[in-house]
Amino acid sequence: MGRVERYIHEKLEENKLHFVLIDPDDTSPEEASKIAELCEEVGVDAIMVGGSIGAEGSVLDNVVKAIKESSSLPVILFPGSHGGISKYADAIFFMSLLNSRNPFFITGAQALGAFTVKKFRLEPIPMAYIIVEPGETVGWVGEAKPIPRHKPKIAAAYALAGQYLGMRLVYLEAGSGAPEPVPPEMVRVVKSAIDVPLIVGGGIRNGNQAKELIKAGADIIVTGTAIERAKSLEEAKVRLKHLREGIRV
Ligand code: 1GP
Repeated sequence: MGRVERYIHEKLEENKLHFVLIDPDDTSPEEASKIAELCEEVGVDAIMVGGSIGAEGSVLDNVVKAIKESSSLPVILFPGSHGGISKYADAIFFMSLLNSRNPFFITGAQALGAFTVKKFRLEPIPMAYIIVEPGETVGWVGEAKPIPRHKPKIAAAYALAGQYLGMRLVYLEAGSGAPEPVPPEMVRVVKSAIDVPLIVGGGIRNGNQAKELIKAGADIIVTGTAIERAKSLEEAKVRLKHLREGIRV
């Protein structure tokens, strides 16, 4: 287990965690730097960087560099494919979209990116990525067969399969900008099936939603849009604090 994964586990012994996702295609390096500074100030636990469209090359590198310069939080890549790798990050969620219909998103992109991860000495953290309805852009791009919202057992079966395949985190994803988060009942059923930490993201806008998901069994809450859409840093700060109150129950 590498440094960032150990950090996650150590923190989870004390509290549930909040990761903020920054999409380099929608966020300039200057904005990313201010958001990261704010995240550190209010007690966010890590920054994830990635996106389904355009989050690669110098656009990605410049955002990761800006975050590293302005905060000491771990930066974990959240790649849409092998294009989403930056040597400036600390770690990468080495993820497989288990319910994709296209093997490219299950093992293909991973094979194309593996040697780059090694060359850059990035810490790979193996993760099962499962897309739940509606799935939004990542569901469409990733050619997912999204898990129906009222079928928690299907999600749990994928999650347990991921764990048995050796993945050390499970991520339930409703898709960035989803109108509603993953249903709490699905989180509860998945959590009761697995032993590895459970990450939940997509459509989480406020502390009340986060609290409900934490109560259902989420270990780590991911938010992106809630902060991206804030009209000012002040508003972002209020939202982050409210989310934190919901997560640190
Ligand atoms: C997307 O789960 C993340 O991959 C975050 O979603 O942008 O809706 O917070 P939101």
